[in-house]
Amino acid sequence: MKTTDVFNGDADGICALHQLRLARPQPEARLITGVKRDIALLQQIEEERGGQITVLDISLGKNRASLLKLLENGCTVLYIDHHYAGEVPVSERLTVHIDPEPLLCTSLIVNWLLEDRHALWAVAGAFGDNLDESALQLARRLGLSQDDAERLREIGILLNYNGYGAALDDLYFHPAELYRLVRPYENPLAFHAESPALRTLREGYQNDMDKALSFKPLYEDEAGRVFRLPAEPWARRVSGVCANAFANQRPAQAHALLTDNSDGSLLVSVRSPLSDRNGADILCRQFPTGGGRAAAAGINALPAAQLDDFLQAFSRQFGRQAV
Ligand SMILES: [Mn+2]
Repeated sequence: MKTTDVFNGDADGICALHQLRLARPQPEARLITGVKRDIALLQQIEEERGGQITVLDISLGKNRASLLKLLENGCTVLYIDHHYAGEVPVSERLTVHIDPEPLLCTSLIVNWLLEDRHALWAVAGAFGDNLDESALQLARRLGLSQDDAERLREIGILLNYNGYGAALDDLYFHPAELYRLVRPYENPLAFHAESPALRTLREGYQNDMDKALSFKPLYEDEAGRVFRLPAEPWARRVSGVCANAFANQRPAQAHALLTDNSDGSLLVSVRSPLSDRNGADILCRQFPTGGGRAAAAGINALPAAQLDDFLQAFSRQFGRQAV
């Protein structure tokens, strides 16, 4: 039967798929993925008939219509995710493991299903989704040294970094290509020591971050900080991980990172305070093209004319939480 693996092009998506395929190999599977924000991935295969489809780390809510079509066409679907799902369709051909609990990610859910078989990759995936607490908890349970945990953290950050960007041209590696480069490594620590791809990402990340961290906030109050970066590939690549870095600098505050899109609209990444991982999705869903999770959400194209509205909504949302 034709097999298709559909996965988010970020660290969590790649680490979730890698764990699953180490345990249940499908070397011939077709790979469907894209930049991190490209989550309407099931659309690309909705004409598929009778195949076996695995979906990882993309919101069921945003893919429901395509999913229903696939089920109707006789496809068998395994769906594992931690984003907002809404109502989950009931079908004997659909198996679902979805848990939007804020301290979980798809790699951790896969790890739970696989009973720790490739748990080191789950640690890397959790770090990639900026769930340091959950990643370290698993690392401790596995008896990892601090140095090794730090290596897995770097893998998570760098794979995640690669997934950002408005278009595939902004990225160092197409996420499917990056997954293929990860695939030979059963142990992420070997990947860390040997992979030339990781070295490429490390250099790119360092350069991009140095530029980003030199910017001053556009807006700041006790609730948090908002930064704006220019319409350049480096800024689009680094926006998500940079938002995580700002969040880690000030865990009690919320953060938003605005990047100018080429059409004049703004790409927005929002991080709820690490000390209260709520509100980012509520804020972003108030604007067209907004979505995400309670802890981390975004708006793909905020009209520039709504920038002031956004700043007010940001201040309102997180000011209320800060009280
Ligand atoms: Mn994820």
